[in-house]
Amino acid sequence: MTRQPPDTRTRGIHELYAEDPDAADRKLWGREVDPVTRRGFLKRSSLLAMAAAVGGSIPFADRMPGGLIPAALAQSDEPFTLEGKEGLTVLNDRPINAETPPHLLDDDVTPGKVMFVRNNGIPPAMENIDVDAWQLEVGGESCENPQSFSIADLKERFEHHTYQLQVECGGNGRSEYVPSASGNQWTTGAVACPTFTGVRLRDVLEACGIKDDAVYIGYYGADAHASGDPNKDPISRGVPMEKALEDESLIAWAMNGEDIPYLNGHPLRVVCGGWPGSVSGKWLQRIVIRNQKHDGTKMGAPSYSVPKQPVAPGSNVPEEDFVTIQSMPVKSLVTFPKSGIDHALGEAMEVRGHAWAGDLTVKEMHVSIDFGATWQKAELKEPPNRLAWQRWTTTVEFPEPGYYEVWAKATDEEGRAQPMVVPGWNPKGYLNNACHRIAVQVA
Ligand SMILES: Nc1nc2c(c(=O)[nH]1)N[C@H]1C(S)=C(S)[C@@H](COP(=O)(O)O)O[C@H]1N2
Ligand SMILES: [Mo]
Repeated sequence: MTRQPPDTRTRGIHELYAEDPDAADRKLWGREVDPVTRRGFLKRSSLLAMAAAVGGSIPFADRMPGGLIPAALAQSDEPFTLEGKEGLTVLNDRPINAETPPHLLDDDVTPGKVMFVRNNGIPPAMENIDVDAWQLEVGGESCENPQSFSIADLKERFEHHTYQLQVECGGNGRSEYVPSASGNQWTTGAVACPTFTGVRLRDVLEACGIKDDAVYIGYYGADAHASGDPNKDPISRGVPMEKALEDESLIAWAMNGEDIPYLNGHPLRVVCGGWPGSVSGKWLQRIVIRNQKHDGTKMGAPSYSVPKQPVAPGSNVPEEDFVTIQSMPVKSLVTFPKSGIDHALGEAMEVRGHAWAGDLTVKEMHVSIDFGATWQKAELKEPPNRLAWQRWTTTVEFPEPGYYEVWAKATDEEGRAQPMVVPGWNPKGYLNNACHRIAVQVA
């Protein structure tokens, strides 16, 4: 995947806001925007108003990019309860989609109760999930010897493996694109990195015989299409053979040593870490080995696809100009402290989080307290295994009282860093890997 388009287009929007906020609003929203909303904040705010809104002076105000919405106002995490999930923000309840506030992702290994939920359809009724009767069928035109396995068969016939694997929805960060893209308005919380235990997808596929012409696998799950139509699949995606055959690609029955949570695919799911979460099929019932790119629901553009070349925001992109997303881009989160924290002047503040880079590793991690003008290097650990996120930690010191933001920027092993502003616009709002930032009040 080569995807770090220039940010000139988004910068253009900021410039337009700086020059003529009303014209910018009319262009983006087709109308003027209420100044009391977060969006409206962009245009009416003088430095004084901004300081009042964030609750203190802003020592590095002269370095703040024009049109920046302070993180203190841009973020909110209204709690909502979903059974078995604590503190997640529900974005949609039909189907259920819920994301994790960043401070709840501070554990090295993401606990099941805080793992985000992304459902395209209606999950199988909990009472209809019979683990002992569950069958996984393996077939497809490039399968030599189609077979069916119970979960007990899988456990008995194949070696067990445990890996910690990052799963991030391709649409994580979508809410920041302008003009807005349809779909769940994920902010930063459609990512998790629990451990998964199961058998290698490769071992199962090889036991069923992979024909020479095999190029792709596809999955089918037990969930129903949101319309209720039994002839439609909510989603049926897959990966090229090379990804399917990697050591870390699993058919998993356990997460963090326990049953996979119901909303995350119990009793069986595919996990292919580092790629859009949509390739990791939940409530897994069937795998097909294909002699062509899998053509299940949401395999075709524009689903989980981005334009081959950068496009102007709001463009109509013809289907043939899209490419399917594979490895996810470099990204990081600040998981401690929580955004909005008060901090005592003169005391060093510990800051930490995680960084990940799809199929690659993260090579360097930096933080800034002056809106990206200068950066300091953070400590960065090796991943516990390939495709797991990496812990980073550092301490920062503030020169005087006031409002600050801590920005975090990861750089992958090939030298690509996270952009400070939202990357290239795309019709479905995928792959936003802009730097995460938190608000800090120093007094
Ligand atoms: N059967 C099935 N598998 C699925 C989905 C789904 O709706 N149905 N959603 C996919 C998408 S888009 C993502 S991002 C991940 C989310 O995994 P999670 O809900 O366990 O966090 O599951 C993927 N697997
Ligand atoms: Mo997703």
